[in-house]
Amino acid sequence: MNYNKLKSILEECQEFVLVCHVDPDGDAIGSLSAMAEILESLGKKVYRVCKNTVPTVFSFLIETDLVQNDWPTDLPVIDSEVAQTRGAGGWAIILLDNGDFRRTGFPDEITKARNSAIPIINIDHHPKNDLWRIAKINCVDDTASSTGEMLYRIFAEFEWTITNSIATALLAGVFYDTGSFQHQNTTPKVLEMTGDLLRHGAKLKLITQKMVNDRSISLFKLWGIALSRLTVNDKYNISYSIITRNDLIQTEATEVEILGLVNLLNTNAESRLTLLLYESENGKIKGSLRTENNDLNMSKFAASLNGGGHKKAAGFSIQGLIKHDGKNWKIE
Ligand SMILES: [Mn+2]
Repeated sequence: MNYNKLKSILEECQEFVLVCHVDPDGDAIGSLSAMAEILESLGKKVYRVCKNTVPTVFSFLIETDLVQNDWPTDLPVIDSEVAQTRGAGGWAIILLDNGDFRRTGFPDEITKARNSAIPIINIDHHPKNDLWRIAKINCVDDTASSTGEMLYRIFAEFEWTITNSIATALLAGVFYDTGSFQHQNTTPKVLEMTGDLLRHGAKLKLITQKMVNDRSISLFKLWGIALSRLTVNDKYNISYSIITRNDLIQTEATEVEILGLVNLLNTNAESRLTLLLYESENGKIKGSLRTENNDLNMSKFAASLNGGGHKKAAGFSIQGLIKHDGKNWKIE
């Protein structure tokens, strides 16, 4: 990784548009929050951008009022020649935890910026993807547990001050993406970093409380429905469950609350992989895939349906409706 190039852009630019991915998770919001706070501490102007509203479960990590769902309109106009010289005094885009270009939620705006030679920095831990060609600087390591871990390494390299709120935001990303330190990406490095973040005042108890132990009744009702429908397909050794739009309406659960559900379903010992299908808005069906099996690759599975993710956890989105014909579930 080219830290020098990254450092010079971070030092020279005065304004940064930070973008995390759509349907943000704990790592996306934690990274957005940590990067924003550290840049502000260096006197920079920062726009916190996320296409979707910050889910309540992660709102303790960030000042939600400061997160904007639209592309900032008051960015300074920049001469492309000035931008060519590393955007001196200008602005830059920092993409956090995005996985791929579409996941940013702002492909048009980012393409436009790129065509005006605005520097784009991609900080991520997803496997190599289409953002690599777009970004000027790629800080990507798919062996890192999380984008939180990537940021931790960068901040440590630059010897930037990690406050307790930055430490909490970074640790929340690590905590989320390691499945509360249960997934295989919980390496010695991750635990050493966790120790260091705790020394910097990271509030692990708060993270656990907010992200694991603060469950709503509606969530339990939704889990009940999903658990009652859990089916193991013996032929393929796959377990799956279904959530319809109607289930979400009736239980008043939110889509974000589904994220933890697939992990719960995946704790069943009888199958090699778990699939949760749920009806999202606008006639879309989202699929969430999990495995604990080293021989399987969920990211490839999801990619065959235009989705993406990691080896052990991935997702996709298809057009359709889930119907029950009295006997079986069907996708129409
Ligand atoms: Mn992540």
